[in-house]
Amino acid sequence: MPPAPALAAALGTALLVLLLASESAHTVMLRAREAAQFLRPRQRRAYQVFEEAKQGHLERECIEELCSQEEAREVFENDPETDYFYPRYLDCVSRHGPPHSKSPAFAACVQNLPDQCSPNPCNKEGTQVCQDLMGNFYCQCRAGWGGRLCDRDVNECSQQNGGCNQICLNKPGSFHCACYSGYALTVDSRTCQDVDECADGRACGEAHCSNLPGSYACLCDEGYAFSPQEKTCQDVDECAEGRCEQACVNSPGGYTCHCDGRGGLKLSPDMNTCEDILPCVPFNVAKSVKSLYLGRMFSGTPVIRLRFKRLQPTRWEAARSPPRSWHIHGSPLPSPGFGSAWTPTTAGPASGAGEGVPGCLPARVGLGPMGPVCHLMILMLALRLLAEFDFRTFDPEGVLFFAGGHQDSAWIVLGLRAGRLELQLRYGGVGRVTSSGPVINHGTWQTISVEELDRNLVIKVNKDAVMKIAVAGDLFQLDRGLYHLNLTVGGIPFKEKDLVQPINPRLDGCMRSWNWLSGEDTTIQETVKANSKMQCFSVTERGSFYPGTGFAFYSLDYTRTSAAVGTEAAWEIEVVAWIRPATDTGVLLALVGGDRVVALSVALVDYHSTKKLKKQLVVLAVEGVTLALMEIKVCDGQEHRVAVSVQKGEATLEVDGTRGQSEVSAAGLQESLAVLERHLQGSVLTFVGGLPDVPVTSAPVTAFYRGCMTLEVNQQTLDLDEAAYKHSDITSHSCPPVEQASP
Ligand SMILES: [Ca+2]
Ligand SMILES: [Ca+2]
Ligand SMILES: [Ca+2]
Ligand SMILES: [Ca+2]
Repeated sequence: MPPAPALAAALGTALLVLLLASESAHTVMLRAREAAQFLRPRQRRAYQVFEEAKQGHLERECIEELCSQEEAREVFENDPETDYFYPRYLDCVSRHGPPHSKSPAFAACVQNLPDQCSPNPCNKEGTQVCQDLMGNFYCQCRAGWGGRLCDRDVNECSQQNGGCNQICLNKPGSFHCACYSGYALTVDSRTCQDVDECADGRACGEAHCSNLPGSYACLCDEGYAFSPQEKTCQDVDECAEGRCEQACVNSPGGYTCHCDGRGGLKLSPDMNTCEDILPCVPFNVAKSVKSLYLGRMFSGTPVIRLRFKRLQPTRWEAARSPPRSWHIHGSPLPSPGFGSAWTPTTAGPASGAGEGVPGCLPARVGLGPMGPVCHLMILMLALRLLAEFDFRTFDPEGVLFFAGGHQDSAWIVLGLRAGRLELQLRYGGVGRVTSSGPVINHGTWQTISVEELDRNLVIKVNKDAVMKIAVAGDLFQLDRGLYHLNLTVGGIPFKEKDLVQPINPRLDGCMRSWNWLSGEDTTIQETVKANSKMQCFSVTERGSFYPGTGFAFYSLDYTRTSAAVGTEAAWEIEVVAWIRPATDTGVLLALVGGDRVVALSVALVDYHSTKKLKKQLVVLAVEGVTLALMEIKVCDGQEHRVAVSVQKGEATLEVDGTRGQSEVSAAGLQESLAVLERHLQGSVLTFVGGLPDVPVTSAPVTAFYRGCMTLEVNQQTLDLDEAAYKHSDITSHSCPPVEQASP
């Protein structure tokens, strides 16, 4: 027991200790959390007082002296603490010696025993305070920590995502909320809100910025793509992406595909692939097998050559009885009468040029190659010239036939000039020209005859004599006992400049029911029957027919120099085209420079190239640039008037009186017109109905025109027979009608 004075001195304190001890005993029974709440600063001070008192008691009872368990019980005044203390106390004794040895290590060993918070058993990081209890301790955890030793992290994210709006990140002792990319935490540290990246004007550079939940987009106009490095909108090179089936031209913000127009292809509705150009208006192109078409040879050479022979120079009014037998090439003819045989030619059997026409052998006359010509030798009994046939044309000028020997002997040429018949003749070295009768190029059939009668040539139209010309001489030429007569149809056997009065021999006309020198003529009929190109359309109308296989071209001058205009050469291109198209794609007219550059083109096209829309249009373009366009009902079978006027400062396109819309800016127009003017100062050819072999990208359309067309250029109607070149399939002055739908 402690000495009395010490007890008395400590009495006040001890009383307090007792009071607090009972309070403390109650405390130990509280649950940990409540205990933590219980420990208010005031109580803690009281507890410390109690602890100090207990230390003093322990010092006296168990450190200065060896204490029994009973004495230790008095120090602690409770069993749990005593039971905790005493075995450990004995352990200190055995390790450091008894109290009287005054070992400091012993004192320290014992002094630490009652305080279970020394050394601190709690996890330091997670513990707010360690609370010593009776033989026990309590680790009061910091928020975010749990477990007896406050060494276990509370995973706040496991419950309702820690209250986080998007991402909850657990970490030892705490957690925090985070957001997905493009979102930012708001001030509550829980909620995520979209970041408006566009608020920063530089986010997309020159592109349009569009804010999106969680992100943003930099938008460029169609045909452009955003480049994140430069923050600019850059043209998409669609050609590099292989969008077009055939040719491709890239342009800023767009591209155009081109198809082989000359090969009969156009863009299909997807604007990338190609498809066949098919007629949308059917034309009645039926041919009449019993007709002979005179306009087939653009060279102007005859389509038929006949050679007649007879034994005696019998005058037409004299002989009436035929010779008893004929011997040609040593072979007797089966019977006296009319007969025929194909002459051999020096060129030998047909090889290509004959186009496989039976009986038509290739021949060469004059300049350039000729197509198949029926070179027929006919033995005849006729005694005089008689040529009779039905004829139909819209052509004002050309040659119907030639009859005679050769250029320097006697001959006659029946032609057409300004729509009237014209007879040129040469007898005895003297040439004459006679023209008379009605205008006959009105497209209807009429019967024409030329007959030798009483040393006169009588020409009749529909049985009415329109000319009667006295002639002195014989058209037949004597050669080795036989009298010969050459007859050529649709052309002359020499150059047109050697005519009495030059004439353009090309005649778009049709013959039928012909009768040459009173002979039955089945051979020519057979030949024509076998070759549809020698036949005429059954029905024709005025105009020129472009079958979609070729073009014609002219050398026209569009510049004019006059004093009124001044020193600067003016130029003007006025084109009026009356068209009745069969297809929706094709070149009407184009100016092509010597370098195969398409300086200007007027064409039908079935799509809007920039809007990529299928639409039937007429386009006016300079090189590849469309200046103006206008819609046209191309497949209605009606005739439409397309008018183009281009001159310094302006370019207009009109369809059926309605002006088309401009497709370029004022500056762009001036630029294009300057380009065109440079072309016109060089050499350009005027192509009609198609383009030569130019790159498919050199004009909006490269396809051949198909259908009827009549063209007027700078107030002059273009006569295709006057062209520098014309594809033979184009008929210069006739056009088949639109086929009537069958009922
Ligand atoms: Ca945590
Ligand atoms: Ca955003
Ligand atoms: Ca492009
Ligand atoms: Ca003509």
